[in-house]
Amino acid sequence: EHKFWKTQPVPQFPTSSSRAILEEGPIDPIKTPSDVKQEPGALPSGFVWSLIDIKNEVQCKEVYDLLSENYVEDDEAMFRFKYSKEFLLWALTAPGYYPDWHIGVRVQKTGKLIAFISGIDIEIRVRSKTFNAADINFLCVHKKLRSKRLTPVLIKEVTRRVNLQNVWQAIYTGGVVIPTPIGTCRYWHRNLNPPKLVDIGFSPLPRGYTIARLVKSYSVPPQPRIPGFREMTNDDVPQVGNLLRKYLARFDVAQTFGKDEEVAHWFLSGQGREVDGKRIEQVVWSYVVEDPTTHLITDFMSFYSLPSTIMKHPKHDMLNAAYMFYYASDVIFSAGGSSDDAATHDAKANKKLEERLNALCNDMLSIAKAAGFDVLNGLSCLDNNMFLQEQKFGPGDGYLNYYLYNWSCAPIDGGQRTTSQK
Ligand code: YNC
Ligand code: MG
Repeated sequence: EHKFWKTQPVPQFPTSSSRAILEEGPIDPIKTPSDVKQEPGALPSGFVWSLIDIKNEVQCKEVYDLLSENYVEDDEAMFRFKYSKEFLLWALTAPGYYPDWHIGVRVQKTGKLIAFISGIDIEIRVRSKTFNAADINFLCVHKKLRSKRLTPVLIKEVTRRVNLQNVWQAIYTGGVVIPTPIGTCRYWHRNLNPPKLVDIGFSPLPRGYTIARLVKSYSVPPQPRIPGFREMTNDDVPQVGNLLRKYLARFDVAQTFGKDEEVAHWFLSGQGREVDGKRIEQVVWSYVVEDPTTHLITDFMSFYSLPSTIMKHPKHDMLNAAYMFYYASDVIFSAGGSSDDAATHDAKANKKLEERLNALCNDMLSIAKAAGFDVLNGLSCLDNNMFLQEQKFGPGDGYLNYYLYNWSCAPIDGGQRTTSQK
Protein backbone atom coordinates (compact mmCIF):
# COMPACT_ATOMS: atom_id res chain seq x y z
CA GLU A 1 0.00 0.00 0.00
CA HIS A 2 0.98 3.63 -0.58
CA LYS A 3 3.41 2.74 -3.33
CA PHE A 4 4.31 6.40 -3.69
CA TRP A 5 4.10 7.72 -0.15
CA LYS A 6 6.19 4.91 1.26
CA THR A 7 9.12 6.22 -0.84
CA GLN A 8 8.82 9.78 0.51
CA PRO A 9 10.44 11.48 3.51
CA VAL A 10 7.32 11.44 5.64
CA PRO A 11 6.71 9.53 8.85
CA GLN A 12 5.33 6.08 7.97
CA PHE A 13 2.48 4.93 10.17
CA PRO A 14 2.28 3.39 12.68
CA THR A 15 5.85 4.16 13.77
CA SER A 16 5.23 7.87 14.24
CA SER A 17 2.86 7.27 17.11
CA SER A 18 4.43 4.16 18.59
CA ARG A 19 8.02 5.39 18.74
CA ALA A 20 9.12 8.44 20.68
CA ILE A 21 10.63 11.16 18.54
CA LEU A 22 14.01 12.06 19.99
CA GLU A 23 14.56 15.23 18.09
CA GLU A 24 12.16 16.94 15.73
CA GLY A 25 13.68 17.79 12.38
CA PRO A 26 14.35 16.78 8.75
CA ILE A 27 13.94 13.13 7.74
CA ASP A 28 16.16 13.24 4.62
CA PRO A 29 19.92 13.89 4.77
CA ILE A 30 20.70 17.59 4.26
CA LYS A 31 21.15 18.53 0.57
CA THR A 32 21.81 21.68 -1.43
CA PRO A 33 20.15 22.93 -4.64
CA SER A 34 23.14 21.67 -6.65
CA ASP A 35 22.11 18.12 -5.68
CA VAL A 36 18.75 18.65 -7.38
CA LYS A 37 17.93 17.39 -10.87
CA GLN A 38 17.92 20.30 -13.34
CA GLU A 39 15.24 18.83 -15.63
CA PRO A 40 11.55 18.18 -14.93
CA GLY A 41 10.46 14.58 -14.53
CA ALA A 42 8.87 12.70 -17.42
CA LEU A 43 5.12 12.92 -18.04
CA PRO A 44 3.10 10.20 -19.79
CA SER A 45 3.33 10.77 -23.53
CA GLY A 46 0.87 13.29 -24.91
CA PHE A 47 1.18 15.60 -21.91
CA VAL A 48 3.50 18.57 -21.30
CA TRP A 49 4.53 20.68 -18.32
CA SER A 50 3.29 24.25 -18.41
CA LEU A 51 4.10 26.88 -15.80
CA ILE A 52 1.06 28.97 -15.00
CA ASP A 53 1.28 32.76 -14.75
CA ILE A 54 -1.53 33.24 -12.27
CA LYS A 55 -1.39 37.03 -12.79
CA ASN A 56 -2.31 36.47 -16.43
CA GLU A 57 -6.11 36.64 -16.66
CA VAL A 58 -6.42 33.93 -19.30
CA GLN A 59 -4.21 31.46 -17.40
CA CYS A 60 -5.87 32.26 -14.07
CA LYS A 61 -9.22 31.51 -15.72
CA GLU A 62 -7.87 28.16 -16.99
CA VAL A 63 -6.95 27.12 -13.44
CA TYR A 64 -10.28 28.42 -12.21
CA ASP A 65 -12.13 26.36 -14.82
CA LEU A 66 -10.14 23.20 -14.03
CA LEU A 67 -10.82 23.52 -10.30
CA SER A 68 -14.47 24.52 -10.76
CA GLU A 69 -15.15 21.22 -12.51
CA ASN A 70 -12.66 18.87 -10.87
CA TYR A 71 -11.62 20.05 -7.40
CA VAL A 72 -12.62 18.80 -3.94
CA GLU A 73 -16.14 17.43 -3.36
CA ASP A 74 -17.83 16.19 -0.21
CA ASP A 75 -18.25 12.44 0.25
CA GLU A 76 -21.81 12.44 -1.08
CA ALA A 77 -20.89 14.50 -4.17
CA MET A 78 -23.40 17.22 -3.32
CA PHE A 79 -21.00 20.15 -3.13
CA ARG A 80 -17.74 21.07 -4.86
CA PHE A 81 -15.40 23.92 -3.88
CA LYS A 82 -15.56 26.80 -6.32
CA TYR A 83 -12.57 29.02 -5.59
CA SER A 84 -12.89 32.39 -7.32
CA LYS A 85 -10.22 33.78 -9.64
CA GLU A 86 -9.63 36.51 -7.07
CA PHE A 87 -9.06 33.86 -4.39
CA LEU A 88 -6.51 32.00 -6.53
CA LEU A 89 -4.64 35.21 -7.25
CA TRP A 90 -4.68 36.16 -3.56
CA ALA A 91 -3.62 32.71 -2.32
CA LEU A 92 -0.84 32.23 -4.88
CA THR A 93 0.85 35.65 -4.93
CA ALA A 94 1.72 36.12 -1.26
CA PRO A 95 4.99 38.02 -0.64
CA GLY A 96 8.01 36.01 -1.78
CA TYR A 97 6.03 33.59 -3.98
CA TYR A 98 7.85 31.81 -6.79
CA PRO A 99 6.01 31.87 -10.14
CA ASP A 100 7.59 28.53 -11.06
CA TRP A 101 5.88 26.80 -8.13
CA HIS A 102 2.57 27.19 -10.03
CA ILE A 103 2.68 24.09 -12.15
CA GLY A 104 0.26 22.94 -14.82
CA VAL A 105 0.03 19.93 -17.12
CA ARG A 106 -1.50 20.33 -20.57
CA VAL A 107 -2.57 18.00 -23.33
CA GLN A 108 0.21 18.44 -25.89
CA LYS A 109 -2.07 18.53 -28.94
CA THR A 110 -4.85 20.79 -27.71
CA GLY A 111 -3.15 22.80 -24.95
CA LYS A 112 -5.99 21.99 -22.58
CA LEU A 113 -5.02 22.31 -18.91
CA ILE A 114 -5.71 18.97 -17.20
CA ALA A 115 -3.75 19.11 -13.94
CA PHE A 116 -2.34 21.62 -11.48
CA ILE A 117 -0.34 21.81 -8.27
CA SER A 118 0.97 24.89 -6.50
CA GLY A 119 3.18 25.99 -3.67
CA ILE A 120 3.98 29.26 -1.99
CA ASP A 121 6.97 29.90 0.26
CA ILE A 122 6.02 30.61 3.86
CA GLU A 123 7.87 30.61 7.15
CA ILE A 124 6.44 28.27 9.75
CA ARG A 125 7.27 27.36 13.31
CA VAL A 126 6.82 23.82 14.64
CA ARG A 127 7.23 23.98 18.40
CA SER A 128 10.66 25.60 18.95
CA LYS A 129 11.93 25.40 15.36
CA THR A 130 11.29 27.97 12.65
CA PHE A 131 11.93 27.25 8.96
CA ASN A 132 10.73 27.97 5.43
CA ALA A 133 8.29 25.55 3.91
CA ALA A 134 6.30 25.23 0.73
CA ASP A 135 2.60 25.56 1.44
CA ILE A 136 1.22 23.11 -1.14
CA ASN A 137 -2.34 23.57 -2.35
CA PHE A 138 -4.75 23.19 -5.28
CA LEU A 139 -3.55 19.76 -6.38
CA CYS A 140 -6.03 18.72 -9.03
CA VAL A 141 -6.22 16.14 -11.82
CA HIS A 142 -9.05 16.24 -14.36
CA LYS A 143 -11.77 13.69 -13.59
CA LYS A 144 -11.16 11.85 -16.86
CA LEU A 145 -7.50 11.25 -15.95
CA ARG A 146 -7.87 9.92 -12.44
CA SER A 147 -6.13 6.81 -11.04
CA LYS A 148 -3.33 6.99 -13.62
CA ARG A 149 -0.61 7.84 -11.08
CA LEU A 150 -0.25 11.39 -12.36
CA THR A 151 -0.31 12.71 -8.78
CA PRO A 152 3.11 11.33 -7.78
CA VAL A 153 4.56 12.94 -10.92
CA LEU A 154 3.06 16.31 -9.94
CA ILE A 155 4.25 16.03 -6.36
CA LYS A 156 7.78 15.09 -7.42
CA GLU A 157 7.90 18.03 -9.83
CA VAL A 158 6.77 20.57 -7.26
CA THR A 159 9.25 19.07 -4.79
CA ARG A 160 12.06 19.49 -7.33
CA ARG A 161 11.19 23.14 -7.94
CA VAL A 162 10.87 23.84 -4.22
CA ASN A 163 14.25 22.17 -3.54
CA LEU A 164 15.84 24.29 -6.29
CA GLN A 165 15.00 27.31 -4.11
CA ASN A 166 16.74 25.65 -1.17
CA VAL A 167 13.47 24.85 0.59
CA TRP A 168 13.27 21.26 1.91
CA GLN A 169 10.06 21.14 3.93
CA ALA A 170 6.40 21.48 3.04
CA ILE A 171 3.07 21.83 4.79
CA TYR A 172 -0.25 20.73 3.30
CA THR A 173 -3.72 19.61 4.26
CA GLY A 174 -6.25 17.22 2.84
CA GLY A 175 -9.41 15.28 3.45
CA VAL A 176 -7.58 12.04 2.59
CA VAL A 177 -5.55 10.09 5.11
CA ILE A 178 -2.04 9.30 3.86
CA PRO A 179 1.21 8.82 5.80
CA THR A 180 1.07 10.57 8.27
CA PRO A 181 -1.08 13.40 9.68
CA ILE A 182 0.48 15.56 12.40
CA GLY A 183 -3.04 16.42 13.49
CA THR A 184 -6.65 16.35 12.37
CA CYS A 185 -9.33 19.00 12.69
CA ARG A 186 -13.06 18.74 12.28
CA TYR A 187 -15.18 21.14 10.24
CA TRP A 188 -17.96 23.00 12.05
CA HIS A 189 -20.75 24.94 10.37
CA ARG A 190 -22.75 27.97 11.57
CA ASN A 191 -26.04 28.18 9.74
CA LEU A 192 -26.86 31.73 8.58
CA ASN A 193 -29.61 30.90 6.07
CA PRO A 194 -31.78 28.06 7.44
CA PRO A 195 -34.40 27.93 4.65
CA LYS A 196 -31.72 27.51 1.97
CA LEU A 197 -29.50 25.13 3.95
CA VAL A 198 -32.43 22.87 4.73
CA ASP A 199 -33.67 23.07 1.13
CA ILE A 200 -30.33 21.98 -0.33
CA GLY A 201 -29.81 19.22 2.23
CA PHE A 202 -26.81 20.85 3.91
CA SER A 203 -28.63 20.99 7.26
CA PRO A 204 -31.41 18.76 8.58
CA LEU A 205 -34.62 20.24 9.94
CA PRO A 206 -34.36 19.12 13.59
CA ARG A 207 -37.28 17.14 14.95
CA GLY A 208 -39.97 19.45 16.32
CA TYR A 209 -38.69 22.47 14.41
CA THR A 210 -40.46 24.54 11.78
CA ILE A 211 -38.37 26.60 9.37
CA ALA A 212 -39.60 29.72 11.18
CA ARG A 213 -38.37 28.38 14.51
CA LEU A 214 -35.02 27.44 12.98
CA VAL A 215 -34.68 30.93 11.47
CA LYS A 216 -35.31 32.43 14.87
CA SER A 217 -32.81 30.21 16.64
CA TYR A 218 -30.07 31.06 14.12
CA SER A 219 -30.81 34.79 13.91
CA VAL A 220 -27.86 37.10 14.56
CA PRO A 221 -27.70 40.75 15.66
CA PRO A 222 -28.03 43.02 12.61
CA GLN A 223 -24.80 44.82 13.49
CA PRO A 224 -21.58 44.21 15.43
CA ARG A 225 -21.85 45.19 19.08
CA ILE A 226 -18.32 45.41 20.49
CA PRO A 227 -17.47 49.12 20.95
CA GLY A 228 -14.69 50.07 18.51
CA PHE A 229 -15.31 47.10 16.17
CA ARG A 230 -14.53 48.21 12.62
CA GLU A 231 -13.05 47.12 9.31
CA MET A 232 -9.23 46.76 9.31
CA THR A 233 -7.26 49.36 7.33
CA ASN A 234 -3.67 49.72 6.15
CA ASP A 235 -2.78 51.82 9.18
CA ASP A 236 -3.64 48.86 11.42
CA VAL A 237 -1.12 46.52 9.78
CA PRO A 238 1.80 47.03 12.25
CA GLN A 239 -0.43 46.58 15.31
CA VAL A 240 -2.34 43.63 13.86
CA GLY A 241 0.98 42.03 12.88
CA ASN A 242 2.37 42.32 16.41
CA LEU A 243 -0.84 41.09 17.99
CA LEU A 244 -1.16 38.14 15.61
CA ARG A 245 2.49 37.07 16.04
CA LYS A 246 2.16 37.18 19.82
CA TYR A 247 -1.12 35.26 19.71
CA LEU A 248 0.12 32.55 17.36
CA ALA A 249 3.24 32.05 19.49
CA ARG A 250 0.91 30.17 21.88
CA PHE A 251 0.39 27.31 19.39
CA ASP A 252 2.58 24.35 18.47
CA VAL A 253 2.39 24.90 14.71
CA ALA A 254 1.86 28.25 13.05
CA GLN A 255 2.84 30.43 10.14
CA THR A 256 5.08 33.17 11.56
CA PHE A 257 3.83 36.16 9.52
CA GLY A 258 7.26 37.67 10.17
CA LYS A 259 6.80 40.65 7.87
CA ASP A 260 4.08 43.29 7.92
CA GLU A 261 3.96 42.94 4.15
CA GLU A 262 2.55 39.43 4.66
CA VAL A 263 -0.05 40.73 7.09
CA ALA A 264 -1.11 43.36 4.56
CA HIS A 265 -1.31 40.72 1.85
CA TRP A 266 -3.31 38.11 3.74
CA PHE A 267 -5.76 40.46 5.44
CA LEU A 268 -6.12 43.46 3.14
CA SER A 269 -5.14 42.68 -0.45
CA GLY A 270 -8.21 40.52 -0.89
CA GLN A 271 -10.64 43.30 -0.11
CA GLY A 272 -13.20 44.08 -2.81
CA ARG A 273 -12.65 47.08 -5.05
CA GLU A 274 -13.17 48.56 -8.51
CA VAL A 275 -10.35 48.57 -11.04
CA ASP A 276 -10.94 50.29 -14.41
CA GLY A 277 -14.67 50.16 -13.78
CA LYS A 278 -14.49 46.39 -13.16
CA ARG A 279 -15.67 44.92 -9.89
CA ILE A 280 -13.03 42.77 -8.14
CA GLU A 281 -14.78 40.31 -5.83
CA GLN A 282 -13.92 40.46 -2.14
CA VAL A 283 -12.02 37.41 -0.86
CA VAL A 284 -11.12 38.31 2.71
CA TRP A 285 -12.97 40.23 5.43
CA SER A 286 -10.80 41.60 8.24
CA TYR A 287 -11.97 43.48 11.32
CA VAL A 288 -10.31 44.99 14.35
CA VAL A 289 -11.39 46.36 17.69
CA GLU A 290 -9.91 49.78 18.35
CA ASP A 291 -10.08 50.63 22.05
CA PRO A 292 -12.27 53.76 22.20
CA THR A 293 -10.02 55.44 24.80
CA THR A 294 -6.46 54.35 23.99
CA HIS A 295 -7.07 53.90 20.24
CA LEU A 296 -4.91 50.79 20.40
CA ILE A 297 -5.94 47.65 18.48
CA THR A 298 -6.95 45.04 21.03
CA ASP A 299 -8.52 42.37 18.80
CA PHE A 300 -8.54 41.18 15.24
CA MET A 301 -10.69 38.66 13.36
CA SER A 302 -11.01 37.60 9.72
CA PHE A 303 -12.81 35.23 7.39
CA TYR A 304 -12.62 34.43 3.69
CA SER A 305 -15.14 33.63 1.01
CA LEU A 306 -15.06 30.18 -0.56
CA PRO A 307 -18.29 29.26 -2.32
CA SER A 308 -19.23 25.74 -3.34
CA THR A 309 -21.17 24.58 -6.37
CA ILE A 310 -24.37 22.79 -5.37
CA MET A 311 -24.20 19.93 -7.81
CA LYS A 312 -27.71 18.75 -8.41
CA HIS A 313 -30.39 21.04 -7.10
CA PRO A 314 -33.21 22.48 -9.21
CA LYS A 315 -33.30 25.87 -7.50
CA HIS A 316 -29.87 26.65 -5.99
CA ASP A 317 -26.52 26.30 -7.73
CA MET A 318 -24.20 28.03 -5.28
CA LEU A 319 -23.52 27.79 -1.55
CA ASN A 320 -22.07 31.08 -0.30
CA ALA A 321 -19.74 29.91 2.42
CA ALA A 322 -17.41 31.98 4.57
CA TYR A 323 -14.53 30.36 6.48
CA MET A 324 -13.07 31.60 9.77
CA PHE A 325 -9.49 32.66 9.11
CA TYR A 326 -6.99 34.13 11.56
CA TYR A 327 -7.85 36.11 14.69
CA ALA A 328 -6.11 37.36 17.80
CA SER A 329 -6.99 39.05 21.05
CA ASP A 330 -4.81 40.73 23.63
CA VAL A 331 -7.11 39.83 26.55
CA ILE A 332 -5.19 36.57 26.97
CA PHE A 333 -2.07 38.62 27.76
CA SER A 334 -3.65 41.30 29.93
CA ALA A 335 -6.16 39.36 32.01
CA GLY A 336 -5.78 38.10 35.58
CA GLY A 337 -4.49 39.73 38.75
CA SER A 338 -0.74 40.14 39.24
CA SER A 339 -0.91 38.63 42.74
CA ASP A 340 -2.45 35.37 41.42
CA ASP A 341 -0.42 32.18 41.24
CA ALA A 342 0.29 30.92 37.72
CA ALA A 343 -2.63 28.47 37.53
CA THR A 344 -5.19 31.00 38.77
CA HIS A 345 -3.81 33.59 36.39
CA ASP A 346 -4.13 31.20 33.44
CA ALA A 347 -7.66 30.19 34.39
CA LYS A 348 -8.76 33.82 34.60
CA ALA A 349 -7.03 34.69 31.34
CA ASN A 350 -8.66 31.75 29.55
CA LYS A 351 -12.08 32.67 30.87
CA LYS A 352 -11.63 36.23 29.62
CA LEU A 353 -10.40 35.00 26.26
CA GLU A 354 -13.41 32.73 25.93
CA GLU A 355 -15.80 35.61 26.59
CA ARG A 356 -13.94 37.85 24.17
CA LEU A 357 -13.77 35.30 21.35
CA ASN A 358 -17.48 34.65 21.70
CA ALA A 359 -18.21 38.36 21.37
CA LEU A 360 -15.85 38.69 18.40
CA CYS A 361 -17.28 35.65 16.65
CA ASN A 362 -20.80 36.93 17.25
CA ASP A 363 -19.85 40.22 15.59
CA MET A 364 -18.32 38.31 12.67
CA LEU A 365 -21.60 36.41 12.29
CA SER A 366 -23.39 39.76 11.92
CA ILE A 367 -20.90 40.84 9.26
CA ALA A 368 -21.08 37.52 7.40
CA LYS A 369 -24.88 37.47 7.47
CA ALA A 370 -25.10 41.06 6.23
CA ALA A 371 -22.62 40.22 3.44
CA GLY A 372 -25.00 37.50 2.19
CA PHE A 373 -23.19 34.35 3.33
CA ASP A 374 -25.31 31.23 3.89
CA VAL A 375 -22.93 29.63 6.37
CA LEU A 376 -19.80 30.42 8.37
CA ASN A 377 -17.46 27.41 8.60
CA GLY A 378 -14.71 26.88 11.13
CA LEU A 379 -12.25 24.17 12.10
CA SER A 380 -11.52 22.77 15.54
CA CYS A 381 -8.12 24.51 15.46
CA LEU A 382 -6.62 27.54 17.22
CA ASP A 383 -8.86 28.53 20.16
CA ASN A 384 -12.01 27.80 18.16
CA ASN A 385 -13.26 25.23 20.67
CA MET A 386 -13.80 28.15 23.06
CA PHE A 387 -16.67 29.48 20.96
CA LEU A 388 -17.87 27.08 18.24
CA GLN A 389 -20.62 25.47 20.30
CA GLU A 390 -21.78 28.61 22.05
CA GLN A 391 -22.00 30.43 18.70
CA LYS A 392 -24.22 27.61 17.40
CA PHE A 393 -21.79 25.99 15.00
CA GLY A 394 -22.67 22.34 14.49
CA PRO A 395 -20.08 19.58 13.93
CA GLY A 396 -19.80 18.53 10.28
CA ASP A 397 -18.94 15.30 8.46
CA GLY A 398 -15.67 16.68 7.12
CA TYR A 399 -12.22 16.42 8.65
CA LEU A 400 -9.02 18.11 7.61
CA ASN A 401 -5.69 16.33 8.06
CA TYR A 402 -2.50 18.37 8.46
CA TYR A 403 0.80 17.17 7.04
CA LEU A 404 4.48 18.11 7.08
CA TYR A 405 6.91 16.88 4.40
CA ASN A 406 10.45 15.96 5.43
CA TRP A 407 9.90 16.87 9.07
CA SER A 408 9.49 14.34 11.81
CA CYS A 409 7.53 15.60 14.74
CA ALA A 410 5.46 14.34 17.63
CA PRO A 411 1.69 14.49 17.08
CA ILE A 412 0.21 17.94 17.59
CA ASP A 413 -2.04 17.93 20.61
CA GLY A 414 -5.15 16.30 19.12
CA GLY A 415 -5.07 18.73 16.21
CA GLN A 416 -6.44 21.39 18.48
CA ARG A 417 -3.34 23.51 18.36
CA THR A 418 -2.72 23.71 14.68
CA THR A 419 -2.70 26.90 12.70
CA SER A 420 -5.69 27.63 10.47
CA GLN A 421 -5.32 26.98 6.77
CA LYS A 422 -6.86 27.83 3.45
C1 YNC B 1 -3.65 14.11 -1.83
N1 YNC B 1 -4.74 14.87 -1.68
O1 YNC B 1 -2.35 8.35 -1.94
P1 YNC B 1 -0.06 6.12 -2.80
S1 YNC B 1 -5.33 18.69 -1.13
C2 YNC B 1 -1.38 13.72 -1.45
N2 YNC B 1 -2.48 14.50 -1.30
O2 YNC B 1 -0.34 7.49 -3.63
P2 YNC B 1 -3.26 9.17 -8.80
C3 YNC B 1 -2.52 12.15 -2.63
N3 YNC B 1 -1.36 12.55 -2.09
O3 YNC B 1 -1.08 6.12 -1.69
P3 YNC B 1 -5.84 10.45 -8.57
C4 YNC B 1 -3.70 12.89 -2.54
N4 YNC B 1 -4.68 12.24 -3.18
O4 YNC B 1 -0.22 5.01 -3.74
C5 YNC B 1 -4.14 11.11 -3.65
N5 YNC B 1 -2.84 11.05 -3.33
O5 YNC B 1 1.31 6.26 -2.25
C6 YNC B 1 -1.89 9.98 -3.64
N6 YNC B 1 -9.21 15.16 -6.62
O6 YNC B 1 -2.20 9.04 -7.62
C7 YNC B 1 -2.45 8.63 -3.32
N7 YNC B 1 -7.29 17.71 -4.43
O7 YNC B 1 -2.86 10.26 -9.71
C8 YNC B 1 -1.61 7.72 -4.19
O8 YNC B 1 -4.59 9.57 -8.01
C9 YNC B 1 -1.42 8.57 -5.43
O9 YNC B 1 -5.92 10.33 -10.05
C10 YNC B 1 -2.41 8.21 -6.53
O10 YNC B 1 -5.45 11.97 -8.22
C11 YNC B 1 -5.50 12.46 -6.91
O11 YNC B 1 -4.06 20.28 -2.68
C12 YNC B 1 -6.10 13.86 -6.93
O12 YNC B 1 -8.91 16.37 -3.69
C13 YNC B 1 -6.22 14.36 -5.48
O13 YNC B 1 -8.00 16.02 -8.32
C14 YNC B 1 -5.16 14.81 -7.70
O14 YNC B 1 -8.24 12.80 -7.02
C15 YNC B 1 -7.47 13.80 -7.62
O15 YNC B 1 -7.02 10.08 -7.77
C16 YNC B 1 -8.24 15.11 -7.57
O16 YNC B 1 -3.48 7.85 -9.45
C17 YNC B 1 -10.07 16.30 -6.39
O17 YNC B 1 -1.65 9.94 -5.05
C18 YNC B 1 -9.26 17.46 -5.81
C19 YNC B 1 -8.48 17.10 -4.55
C20 YNC B 1 -6.40 17.57 -3.32
C21 YNC B 1 -6.51 18.75 -2.40
C22 YNC B 1 -3.97 19.56 -1.74
C23 YNC B 1 -2.67 19.35 -1.01
C24 YNC B 1 -1.85 18.41 -1.82
C25 YNC B 1 -0.56 17.97 -1.12
C26 YNC B 1 0.26 17.05 -1.98
C27 YNC B 1 1.49 16.55 -1.29
C28 YNC B 1 2.57 17.60 -1.25
C29 YNC B 1 3.86 17.04 -0.65
C30 YNC B 1 4.92 18.12 -0.46
C31 YNC B 1 5.53 18.58 -1.81
C32 YNC B 1 6.65 19.62 -1.61
C33 YNC B 1 7.79 19.01 -0.86
C34 YNC B 1 8.92 19.89 -0.60
C35 YNC B 1 9.93 20.29 -0.10
MG1 MG C 1 -3.97 10.19 -12.31
